[in-house]
Amino acid sequence: MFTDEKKLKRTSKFLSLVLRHKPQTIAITLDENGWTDVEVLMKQLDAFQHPITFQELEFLVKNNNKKRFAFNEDKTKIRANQGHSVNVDLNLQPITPPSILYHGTAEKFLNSIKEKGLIKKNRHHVHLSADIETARSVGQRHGKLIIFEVNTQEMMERGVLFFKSENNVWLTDTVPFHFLKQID
Ligand code: HQG
Repeated sequence: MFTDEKKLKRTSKFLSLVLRHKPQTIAITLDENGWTDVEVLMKQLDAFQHPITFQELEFLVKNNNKKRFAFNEDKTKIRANQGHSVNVDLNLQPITPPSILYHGTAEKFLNSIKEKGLIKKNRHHVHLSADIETARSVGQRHGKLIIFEVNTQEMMERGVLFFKSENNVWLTDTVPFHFLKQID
C-alpha cells in the first residue's frame, strides 16, 4: 500500500492544497461544508498526475499524522478538517477550551503581533494548540521560533468563542496581544 512515505507526504500536501485552498487546480468543487465527491476527486487526481487508489486514500485519511482529512459516513465524500482559505462552513460548535492554549510563530512577526494581536490572515481562524510541542512545530515552519501562552480563561470570561476541529486544533477569531504571554 503506501509503503512509500515520500509519496504519502506528497499526496497529503497536494490534498491539503485542493481541499483547503485551490480545488480549481484539479477542476473540482467543494460544497458549502467543504465536502467533495470521492469518485470525482480520484478521477481528477488521476487526470492531474496525482493518481491514488481508494485503498491508498483510506490509508492516508486514517494515518495522516495530523488527521487532516475526513470521510463522511459511507466514504463517498471527503473534506479537510480545518485550515481552509476557501469559504466553507464546517459547522463547528463553540466549546470551552482548557484555561491555557499555545501558539507558536516566528520572531519576525512579533512587532506586527504586538500591534494587531494574532490574526487569521488567509485562514478562517487563528490556530492554537493544547500542547507546547505542537506550537513548537507549527511555529518553526515560519522561522526563528517564539511561543505564546494564550490566556483562554480570560478570553472566555469576556465572551470570546472557541472551536475545536475534528483533529483537535483549537480555533478562534483573533487574539488581542494582551491575552498573550511569550514563554519561549
Ligand atoms: C502569524 C498547520 C504577523 C501566525 C498547523 C503564523 C496549524 C501574524 C502566520 C495550521 C499575525 C500564519 C496553521 C500578525 C498571526 N502579524 N503575523 N498580527 N498574527 N501571525 O500557516 O498558525 O500542517 O496561516 O503566528 O498545524 O502557522 O497545514 O498559520 O505564524 O494548525 O495541517 O502568521 O497549519 O496545519 O501562518 O498554522 P499560517 P499557523 P497543517
